[in-house]
Amino acid sequence: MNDYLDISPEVAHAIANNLPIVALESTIISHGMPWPENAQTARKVEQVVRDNGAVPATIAIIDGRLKAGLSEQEINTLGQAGQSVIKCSRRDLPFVLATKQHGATTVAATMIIAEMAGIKVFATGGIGGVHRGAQQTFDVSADLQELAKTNVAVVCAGIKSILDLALTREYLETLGVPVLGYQTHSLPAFYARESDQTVDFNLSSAEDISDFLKAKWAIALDGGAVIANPIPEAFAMDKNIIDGAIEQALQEAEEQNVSGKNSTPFLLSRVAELTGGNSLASNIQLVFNNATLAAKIAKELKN
Ligand code: PSU
Ligand code: MN
Repeated sequence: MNDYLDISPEVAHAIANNLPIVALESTIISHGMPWPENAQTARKVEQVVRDNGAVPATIAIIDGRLKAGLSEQEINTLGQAGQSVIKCSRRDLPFVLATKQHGATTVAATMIIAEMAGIKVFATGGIGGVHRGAQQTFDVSADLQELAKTNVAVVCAGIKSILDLALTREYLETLGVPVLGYQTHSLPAFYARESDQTVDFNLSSAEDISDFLKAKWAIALDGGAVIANPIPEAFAMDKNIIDGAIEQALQEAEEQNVSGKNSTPFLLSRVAELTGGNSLASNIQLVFNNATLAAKIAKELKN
């Protein structure tokens, strides 16, 4: 194991016994939801993974140590500190390790640490992507490059429409990253079950998704896959409400010159504020839904 990596007892036991494991990210805790719902959700999503027969490994950096598996106290620390925790993508990891700080890991950084620990499946809410207006700003999340090279499958509720869905699809195609729909032809748009974009392949079961991943990795096609799992119908949001909030958040970001790594957290928290508790409740439910599917895929990969 890597000198910088600590594995929790629960995760170490799972590795030693070849049990299915699901990685979970921590930027969603510190930057994706408000305290205390963020920490409550993080603990509950771990329980959802356990209830579905896999072992959760929440990933973050604590005092300059990479962690696969967090204690309840560590989750609370990240949740309470919120946006003051350093948001870490690939390029930020060495700084946070060398200066011995806490770090919240994005999809990209979580994939890197999951791979180090030998974890193949990861559940989250939404991934980063190509931002609207990227033709001018060049704002493309490092999550996409990571998906091109690191062998971890990411279960998400599709792509939040703070991003340009069509450009994100094109970018992933160029990088050779497959976008799998779980029981859907349409690319889910996080709060909405459908968008005007399609997925590459519609697969109907965790077993089919596992067979796809086994084939990909067996022929040494490096990189992950996006597994897009639509939000449960009961929690999907009214398109007009969510679109209105997103338009307003994008406009405010432009007026306030928000850019770089601050862009996604700014947009996420403004959309949450503008839609009140509704979007938060939906966000929490879709994460549980993704954790359930991820646990099933992780189990199938062990068969
Ligand atoms: N999209 C969401 N919720 C999130 C994120 C994205 O709907 O919490 C977080 C994830 O951690 C993702 C990161 O990896 O934002 C992307 O940030 P950036 O665009 O700066 O790469
Ligand atoms: Mn960006």
